[in-house]
Amino acid sequence: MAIDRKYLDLFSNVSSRAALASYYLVGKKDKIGADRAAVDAMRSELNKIDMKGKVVIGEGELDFAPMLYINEILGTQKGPALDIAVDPLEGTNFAANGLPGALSVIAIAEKDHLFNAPETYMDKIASSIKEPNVIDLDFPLKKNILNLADYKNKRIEDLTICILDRARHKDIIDELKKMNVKLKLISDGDISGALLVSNIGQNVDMFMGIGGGPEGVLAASALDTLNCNFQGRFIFDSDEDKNRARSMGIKDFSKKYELNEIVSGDSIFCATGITSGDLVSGVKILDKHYYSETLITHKSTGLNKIIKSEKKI
Ligand code: VTB
Repeated sequence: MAIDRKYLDLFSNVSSRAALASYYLVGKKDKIGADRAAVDAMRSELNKIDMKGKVVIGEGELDFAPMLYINEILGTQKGPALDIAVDPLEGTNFAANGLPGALSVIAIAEKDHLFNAPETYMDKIASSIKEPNVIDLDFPLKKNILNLADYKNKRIEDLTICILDRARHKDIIDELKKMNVKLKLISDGDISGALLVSNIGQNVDMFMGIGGGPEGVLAASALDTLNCNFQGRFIFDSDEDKNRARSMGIKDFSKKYELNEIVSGDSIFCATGITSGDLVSGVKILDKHYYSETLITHKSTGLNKIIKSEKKI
């Protein structure tokens, strides 16, 4: 069943309020404080909404996260049953150091339609090409690049590939450099990185590499409405990871997940800027009001836009 449009305002208010709460701690060298402020605000706003909400991606498991933990029940318990994925502060380093790109992010789907992702790494690939067998997580890098250039009718040297700047990506980055593609190396924030492949993005042709699994699911839920493609494969390094995955119902540890296995049915995604970045501008305060920008997508209505809002503090 479609999620009513009235929830767009309600959920964008949630990410906007969380962004404001975190904004007060921007540049204070306090990752934990900035995250806690966003978590508190997000949770308290979510609890005001008429829904039977359940956290499927949150701050961790109950033993480690007192708030917005996986399986936490949220909302007034009147209204539709919804799955909720949150990243109240995506880019804790950005916020703590007063740098661009900190976001407050939430995704909502119909009950049982959003993947319950373990807190492990995920190998990801995203592009605006929906057609199968053009870009694939299992293709060698060179094949993906050649296909991308061919499909987009671009020269290889004009392609831009976004990837987290990490030692684990050294071989990929070296090969991309050899192929003379343009790199967009991000220090953090791979939800935003993945979304840059869409039309609201910044001329990024492909996003790839290993980042957080939960961030992968959040990005996928927006890419679904943005008419883009995404594939991901979790990386389970330890027995502990594997046991946790088993308890979440994952049987095949090397499975490649397609976008429609990560999110299906109707969904809403909201990402509000805390500090200005590639996607949206950050919070600004003037007198007793604050201004924020939120990227909102809504699958059933095809809505995808950046809304600016002015709210009382
Ligand atoms: C990414 C990115 C996050 O973690 O998922 C990344 O989106 C992956 O982890 O903003 P490592 O830092 O261990 O590489 C962040 O950078 C921080 O949570």
